[in-house]
Amino acid sequence: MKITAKSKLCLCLALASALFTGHQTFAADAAGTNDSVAPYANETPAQRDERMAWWRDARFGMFIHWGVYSVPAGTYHDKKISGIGEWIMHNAKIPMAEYQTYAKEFNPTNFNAEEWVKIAKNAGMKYIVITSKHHEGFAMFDSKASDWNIVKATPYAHDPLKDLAAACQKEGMRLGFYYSQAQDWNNGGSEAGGPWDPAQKHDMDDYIHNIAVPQIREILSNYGKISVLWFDTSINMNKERADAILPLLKLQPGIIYNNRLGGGYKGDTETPEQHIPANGFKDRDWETCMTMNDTWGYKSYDKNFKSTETLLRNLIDIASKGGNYLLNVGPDSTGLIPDGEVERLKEVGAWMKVNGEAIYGTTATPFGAETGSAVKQKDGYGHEQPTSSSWVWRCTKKVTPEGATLYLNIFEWPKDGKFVVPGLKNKIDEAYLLKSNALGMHKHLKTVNGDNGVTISVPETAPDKIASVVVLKIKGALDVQQ
Ligand code: JFZ
Repeated sequence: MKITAKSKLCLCLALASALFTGHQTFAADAAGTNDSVAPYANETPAQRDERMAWWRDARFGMFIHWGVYSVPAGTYHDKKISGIGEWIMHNAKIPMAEYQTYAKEFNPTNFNAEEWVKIAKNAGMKYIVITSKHHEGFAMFDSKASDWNIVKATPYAHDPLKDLAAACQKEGMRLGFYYSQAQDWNNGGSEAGGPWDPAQKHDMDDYIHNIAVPQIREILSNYGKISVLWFDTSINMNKERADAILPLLKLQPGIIYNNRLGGGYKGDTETPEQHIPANGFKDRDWETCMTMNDTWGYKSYDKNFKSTETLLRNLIDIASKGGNYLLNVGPDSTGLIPDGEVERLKEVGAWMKVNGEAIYGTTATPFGAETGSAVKQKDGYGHEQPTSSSWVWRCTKKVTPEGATLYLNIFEWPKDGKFVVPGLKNKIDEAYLLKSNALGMHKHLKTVNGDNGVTISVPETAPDKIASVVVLKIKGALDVQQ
């Protein structure tokens, strides 16, 4: 299913115009905060490193978009509605009263939290971020602030986030919540591009104080340890409204929040969406969020899934630039994750089981040249984004005071049995295939230093068709001259 140019334009114009209208944003100070309201306003770099450590090690997480929108699943009045599935109420301009009737069909009896967490865990994912409330305003949890929630408004009459939190706790999976703090099409929040139903009368401050603040308090108080709060589309947010929300983060010491709150707050992480920035972000933690097909929320007819090769190489590319990959699944209204997504996650997990050491706890490449020049490529919204032009290999690394380990993730295996690492000047203490090492067959590879860098003699056949990892162990400080 392709997002049409018209729907992309409508979404982007609506978002772009609404994201920056209304109240001015405040120039954030160097630390990215405005004043002591920000939970980490006085954090030292060492304290920040400690707080971010698990997230930087994780490198790979599962995004879950699940809500009432999974009931229409992309179709309204027998018409396929273009655009991302969770925006169907907006894109089809569905009146509130009519949209709310979908909740009576939302009965996810196939939902099994343990199963979802195991799918994520077996894929090699280390954290889950699930929509607790998306722009439709429907709380996927038991909320006292609005009856438009899964316990009060559906035949399911149960809180799935309780089950998910318990399953994450049991499986050692970190849990985060996405919360649409500004857009809320049913509880009087903002609407990208403005309201479409006369019933959508809203007072933004009333919405912030009577819906957003109490609900964020609920999701940060009632589900155990919450490690991430993922804000989204800061339409009509200003510093005053953001300051009403930020103190709530103190309910979860150490919680990580993203750059989408609004009010001039940079948060902890950049959030490039549906694309991988060509060079990552210097001195900022960042996370590319991406769909496997063309929609975040379930659409029954969107089978346009990216290949496992693309997904895996994206993960490696992102890690080689020092970022995290938040890869999305969109469960259907019965509580099942689409087969196309489950299958791909199993295949990614099989690679991660053998090669995860080349991703977890690694930092960005010391080279960079391997990504080639930045070329403009369209993201999932039709935006042109600078992305890498070369996909032959990527490097991830681990550095300690004693030395460095380089992981050469090779996509295109050399035909002549020689792989050259340009600009590397160090003597190589040890070189081997990660896969053979993982299988207990440690096979030392011959390396030769030369003017052009280090040449490694590799077997004729690549150990893996998508990405094969050669490990280089180096004593002392890395010496790269490019
Ligand atoms: C936002 C949401 O609107 C979307 O439904 C999904 O949850 C995604 C992860 O986040 O998507 C956006 C946000 C900003 C833009 C486009 C889509 N934008 O600025 O063009």
